[in-house]
Formats: sequence, structure tokens, C-alpha cells
Amino acid sequence: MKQKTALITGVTGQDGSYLAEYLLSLDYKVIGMVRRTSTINFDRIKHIQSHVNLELAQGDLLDQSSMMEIVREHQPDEVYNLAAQSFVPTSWTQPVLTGEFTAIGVTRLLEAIRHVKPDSRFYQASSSEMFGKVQEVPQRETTPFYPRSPYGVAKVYGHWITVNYRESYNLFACSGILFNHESPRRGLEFVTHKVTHAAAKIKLGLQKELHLGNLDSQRDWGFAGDYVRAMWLMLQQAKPDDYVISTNETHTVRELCAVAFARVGLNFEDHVVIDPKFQRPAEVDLLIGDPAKAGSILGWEPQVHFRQLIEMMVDADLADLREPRR
Ligand code: NAP
Ligand code: G4F
Repeated sequence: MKQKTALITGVTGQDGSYLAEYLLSLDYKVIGMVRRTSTINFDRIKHIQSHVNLELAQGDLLDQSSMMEIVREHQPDEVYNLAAQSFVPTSWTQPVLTGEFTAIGVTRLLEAIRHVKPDSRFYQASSSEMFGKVQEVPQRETTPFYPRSPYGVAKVYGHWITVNYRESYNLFACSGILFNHESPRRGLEFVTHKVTHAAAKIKLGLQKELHLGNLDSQRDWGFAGDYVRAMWLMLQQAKPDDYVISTNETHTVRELCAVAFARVGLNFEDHVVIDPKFQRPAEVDLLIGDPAKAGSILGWEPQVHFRQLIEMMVDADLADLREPRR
């Protein structure tokens, strides 16, 4: 059988690195799109960088011709659009840039596919942030969107342009509405990794306090390694569709702190300081997703649950701090 080629935008990010590993394990040729930076930023993919089936190609979601050129040169069977400005607080300080990357960037890539390789299968990284001020509990594919940040608004645009290109041009375009997913490769600014890293540092005597914002918000947190399998499964179906990917469990930031600090034998209340600097102009109070459609059609279900995930992250942080990986 002919080897399949997949293009991943955002390959240097958390999800891109897990998806690249997964597709390489399935014997895909993987083209990882990277943007030009003055110093290289390949920490999350350095362990696979010399893999014979991985090739990195320069491109930027802001640049239409680079998108066209990558699709023309590599003729991908599957395209996974994971690149975005993905940090919600930055979307208030850089709303226009967030719209350019996270919203219009999707159209640039879809245009490249439509003009150059319309039979490519396309995956869009949509987000539970689109549900924002939730209109239904739990959230499912049919729940109306009510985004609460410029990031959430940009993701709603990316979601609907994906649906629109499917309906207008008959592209095989899918949107995965993924709830929060984490791992030891998560950026340190996101709350799970901020907390697990701080718990490990405090345990080792390298830090005393942890400054956080809203401890009451609730999230449906899963493991990134599980979620990239769902992305792939969506593109293997007979017809394109949209799916919620989540664990169907929700936990507060306070519970996250309790589990992380308990893992190192500490009480989070002795170390956590509430700092208004980390509170948001508008909050998403409660997310919990219903992944029933993904379960019945894709046969997907999460393998790693909340406590296991947070303990895995604390253990990885402790190991890294004791002996940094090279
Ligand atoms: P991440 O770790 O922040 O990675 C984002 C990636 O996008 C990085 O590789 C980054 O490259 C790249 N990128 C940013 N702007 C770009 C541009 N203009 N051109 C090309 N590449 C650009 O994000 P993640 O957690 O892996 O998430 C992957 C996707 O899923 C994102 O679209 C995110 O919004 C979405 N999502 C994430 C979650 C979650 O909980 N993780 C949930 C729902 C949806 P650099 O390395 O050069 O910065
Ligand atoms: O970890 P967070 O920054 O993730 P958030 O905003 O839920 O967004 C993540 O998940 C989305 C999926 O729903 C993705 F689309 C998005 O790209 C990103 O991956 O914050 C989680 C919660 C929020 O309620 C926040 O207010 O934690 C609360 N929080 C409390 N203190 C904090 C902090 N968040 C951060 N980042 N830092 C704090 O100090």
C-alpha cells in the first residue's frame, strides 16, 4: 500500500509533537510545518527529528503563498491544522494577531487545499472554549457556542469556516471540538503545568509560593496523547463530521492543586496565593464534554483520567528538575 503523507501545522507544539509520533508509528510520511524563528524551538520534537519519515518545512499561517507552496510540494493525503495562538489570556492583549493566526489562518490553509489538493482530508483544531458561557451541561456537538475571549471567538470562526468549506466545496473537512488536554509537554503558562511544576519546585525547595487566579473554574482535563488518536480517527471515516473529544469529568482548579501538591506530600493551601493578575476579564466557569458521538462512531475513549494525568505531570516535573533532560 502507498505510504500516506500527513502535513501537521503546529508540529512544535504539545499536540503536534504527540500527533507526529503517532503518525510515524503508523508509518506515515510526516511533514511538520515550522515557522521561522531566530533560535530554533524544537524541544518537543527533538527525539523524532532525525526520523527518516519526518521532514520539517517552513511556513506560516500568516503567509498565504507559503501554505500554497507546502501543499503543492508535498501533496498531503491528510492535513492537521494544529497551529494557533493558543493561550487565552494573550488573546486579550493581542486580539488582532490572535484573529489572524487562529481564525483567518484556517481560511488560508483551506484555500491552499481547495486550489492545490482538494482531495486532502483536513482536520481543524476546534476548542471547548467556543462553548464559553455554557448553554447546556454537558456540552455536545449540538450545544450553541457563546465564546468568552477573543481566542474563543477566533476558534468559532475557524470552526464554521471548516464546516462552510465542507458544504461549499465538498472538502473532507472535520472539526474536533477538543476539551482541555494536557501532558508533561504542556506549555508552562497553562494552569495544569504551572501547578504541577510549582508543586515539584516547592517540594525541592526551589520555590515557596504559587500565584494563581480563579480556583473555582472547572475544566474537563484529558491527556494529549489520547486526544491525537481521535484526530486521526476522524480522518479515517467514510464521511467528514465534527466531534466532541473529552473525558466527561470536570474538576476545579482547586482540586487540581490538591492532587498535585498531595503527590509530593504537601498541602496546597500552605503555598497558593490568589493574585488578581491571573484573573480574566471574562471567565469560562464550567466545561464538561459529552464524548458519546466519538465513542459510538470513532470507537474512541480516553485511557488516562484526571488524577493519573496530574500525577504523571508532577512526576515528570520532579524528574526533570532533579536531572534536566538534554
Ligand atoms: P501549543 O502547544 O500552543 O502549540 C501551538 C503551535 O502553533 C506551535 O507549534 C506554534 O509554533 C504554532 N504556531 C503558532 N502560530 C503560528 C503561525 N503563525 N504559523 C505557524 N505556526 C504557528 O498548542 P497545543 O496545546 O498543542 O494545541 C494545538 C491546537 O489545538 C491549537 O490550535 C489549540 O488552539 C487547539 N486546542 C488545544 C487544546 C488544549 O487543551 N491543548 C484544546 C482545544 C483546542 P511555535 O512553536 O513556533 O510557537
Ligand atoms: O490552563 P488554562 O490557561 O486553559 P484554558 O483557558 O481553559 O484554555 C486551554 O484549553 C482550551 C480548551 O478549552 C484550549 F482551546 C486553549 O487553547 C487552552 O489550551 O486555564 C484553565 C483555567 C481558567 O479558568 C483560568 O482562569 O484555570 C484558571 N486559572 C487560574 N489561575 C489559571 C490560573 N490559568 C492560568 N493559565 N494561569 C493561572 O495562574
